[in-house]
Amino acid sequence: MSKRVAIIGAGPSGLAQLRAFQSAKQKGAEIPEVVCFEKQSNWGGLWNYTWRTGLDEYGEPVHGSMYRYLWSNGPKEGLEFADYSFEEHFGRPIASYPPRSVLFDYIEGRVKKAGVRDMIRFNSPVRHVNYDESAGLFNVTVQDHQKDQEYTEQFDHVIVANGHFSTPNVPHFEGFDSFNGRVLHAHDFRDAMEFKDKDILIIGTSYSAEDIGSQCWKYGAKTITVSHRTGPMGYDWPDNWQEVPLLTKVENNTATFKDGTTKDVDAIILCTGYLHHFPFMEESLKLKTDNRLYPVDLYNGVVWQHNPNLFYLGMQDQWYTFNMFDAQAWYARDIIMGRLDVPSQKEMRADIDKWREQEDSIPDDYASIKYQGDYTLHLMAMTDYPEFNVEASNEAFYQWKKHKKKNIMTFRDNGYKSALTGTMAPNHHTPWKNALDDSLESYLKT
Ligand code: FAD
Ligand code: NA7
Repeated sequence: MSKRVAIIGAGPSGLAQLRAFQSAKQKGAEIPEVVCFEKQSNWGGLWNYTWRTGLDEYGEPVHGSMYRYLWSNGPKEGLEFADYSFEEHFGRPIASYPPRSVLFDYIEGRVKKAGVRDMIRFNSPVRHVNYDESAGLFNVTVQDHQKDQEYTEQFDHVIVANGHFSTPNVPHFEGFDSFNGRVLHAHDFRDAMEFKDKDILIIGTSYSAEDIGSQCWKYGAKTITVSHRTGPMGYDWPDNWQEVPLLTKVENNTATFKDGTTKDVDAIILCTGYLHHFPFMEESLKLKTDNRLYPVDLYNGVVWQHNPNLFYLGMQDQWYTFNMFDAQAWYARDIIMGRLDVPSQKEMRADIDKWREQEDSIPDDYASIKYQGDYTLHLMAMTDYPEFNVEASNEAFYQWKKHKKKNIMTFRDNGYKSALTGTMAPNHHTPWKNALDDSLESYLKT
């Protein structure tokens, strides 16, 4: 097979694509030449922690949005790779909410075993992608930071897997210019210890707000005030935590909210989400979407409707992550390898519209989880990605939701059943709120 395939990014999605091709090769298939371009010096995407914020050593925007002491915000039973269980990797069952370093180790374990590292060109941000209609090929322009050289190569297919939780959405509020404290976005948050004994204000009510607030609480912030645009999170928060309406202005250190109440704060953390950002894609190839379960223009959530030689992985808002990325990668692989066909533009559009209409009528989070589970199952059914019990993974998510509702500061002390092995996860040796050491060694201690 003389085709060439470019993958942009070696995070969980890009690595899923490498593993998908390697798995076909392992089974005796002839695979295309695959080149993965990764901007950072190592794989793992967001799970590859960096202390850096702002620009990196080459002047590139820092990709990392993860912070120290981050533990999985959902149960690992919802994301387990169907071809590589946690038990296989760690040699025994482990608890359900691993810290970042443990999940990084797991992600890395599978791709080390697959031996795909030499397909990745590190320190190589993709600068530009365009499509040459006459040749039927993509021109991919890349910066090689080690050689300090830019070059362009041609590919039959491009798979965009650069993630969408890296370019911050940063709204402005009156008085920020003269606020006597630090204003930062969640993307630049690294260490909760910085906010010990401080009064902090968080804007936003989704995962980042909940988790960064919880981190700050755990590591000793004095008070946490969370300001919402739509509605409060509504958990039974600790005593030094309050939920307030949207911030209207800041004067010196005093924040004023929509209901007229005020609070003096030392720092403001904008947990206001991220932008899908593809500055390197030519306009006609660029995905433009907000953060939702079924982005527009992607057939089966993956194939660029306007040019089915182009694919985007992992661009959905995410309940499911690693196993959904796998299902997508196996599907993209089989289209590229000619095992699956894509229908006409019209049929693709009709199918996309159908999924989006269904998404628009989802009544609650439980149905939303099921929707993404069904989507993952739909992709899996088309390829040889190992079957796993999606309903059991949905169930882990449902229980997680209930445990959060019951107690937002103890939900990580629960365990769930693996959808692969059926094994019940043991409880972690220390309740999350007392476990200050997030290292792999500490987590795996029995
Ligand atoms: P990413 O992990 O973002 O990887 C993208 C890769 O592309 C990076 O390595 C980047 O360097 C590279 N790249 C970017 N631009 C270029 C370019 N121009 N050229 C070449 N390479 C490029 N998910 C969970 O399942 N559980 C969690 O607990 C969880 N916690 C999270 C916490 C935070 C703070 C955030 C931000 C996300 C969290 N997620 C979590 C979701 C996360 O999106 C996924 O787990 C996963 O990392 C997505 O993988 P990805 O490969 O699609 O993107
Ligand atoms: P999300 O899930 O996209 O949530 C963004 C939040 O920011 C959400 O609560 C929004 O409120 C709020 N938001 C956005 N813009 C504004 C403005 N202008 N003013 C006030 N509030 C605003 O992003 P997260 O960072 O929490 O999570 C992303 C991933 O990181 C997630 O998958 C996790 O795994 C970790 P809204 O509800 O729209 O009113």
